[in-house]
Amino acid sequence: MTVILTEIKDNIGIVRLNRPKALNAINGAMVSALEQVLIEWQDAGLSALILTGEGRAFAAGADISQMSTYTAAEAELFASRGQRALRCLEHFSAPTIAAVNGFALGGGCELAMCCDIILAGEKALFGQPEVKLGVIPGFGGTQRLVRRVGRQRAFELMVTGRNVKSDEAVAMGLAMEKSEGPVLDAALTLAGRIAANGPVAVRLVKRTVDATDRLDIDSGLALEASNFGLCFATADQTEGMTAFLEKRSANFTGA
Ligand code: CO8
Repeated sequence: MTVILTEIKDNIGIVRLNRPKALNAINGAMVSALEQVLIEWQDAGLSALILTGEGRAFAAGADISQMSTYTAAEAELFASRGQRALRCLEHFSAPTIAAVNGFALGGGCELAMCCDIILAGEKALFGQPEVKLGVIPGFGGTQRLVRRVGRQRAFELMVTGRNVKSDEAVAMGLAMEKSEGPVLDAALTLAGRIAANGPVAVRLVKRTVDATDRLDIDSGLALEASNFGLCFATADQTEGMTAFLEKRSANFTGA
């Protein structure tokens, strides 16, 4: 069975985690397949990337049956491999959207947090329940949950292992919003709105915003000014501003 399904629709990449009987539990094969498609698509010029799950889960965590007999060395290796794949997602060239259709627990929540935007379906359930299994998050949860929702709330979630529904996830800033209808449809609509804009500018927004994790405010502002200048070397800037002045829609080429 193919552990992930991929398709490109209207220049939007869609990745579906595909182990529905195991609630899309993330095993080694899924980590490798995910990393491979992200590397393959990194330079494909996609407008956006959507990640979702088949069936009733986004992903219910790393595969417990695979992990249960790991030695310490094997567990560290699996965590490192997973972190490397998730880093590819975090640094993906185009905006990324997690369309969380159901359980996003443990590694599933960590996977969603590597996306720029998390949309929560009505049945989405988020959590880092690792302590209930006697382990800690290993795919970046201790670092990214703190950055998403603040240290206090992240800490509480990780030491209690409690799960949160869509409304609470939105209220704490873990998810951006709850979708009324099917979450994949909402993600496609959002991706379409992104795709209508200047592709180079969209990528530069992502690259500049990503830098906030590692730069102080002065260095971040200098990078912003530099990337703002870079936009003026693109045909899209000329087209975007000319179209505005001519009161018509812009026809961006990504050049
Ligand atoms: N791993 C393996 N199989 C799973 C997992 C999982 N994480 N989650 C669900 N499944 C399987 C079940 O075993 C079951 O299989 P089967 O039908 O063969 O018995 C099937 O999916 C359906 O599950 P349930 O019958 O349990 O469905 P329910 O609706 O009753 O419950 C839950 C759904 C609440 C999601 C429940 O399945 C559950 O609690 N799952 C585990 C959630 C969890 O603890 N996740 C965290 C895992 S640890 C982790 O992610 C660490 C990440 C970092 C790894 C670092 C590497 C070392």
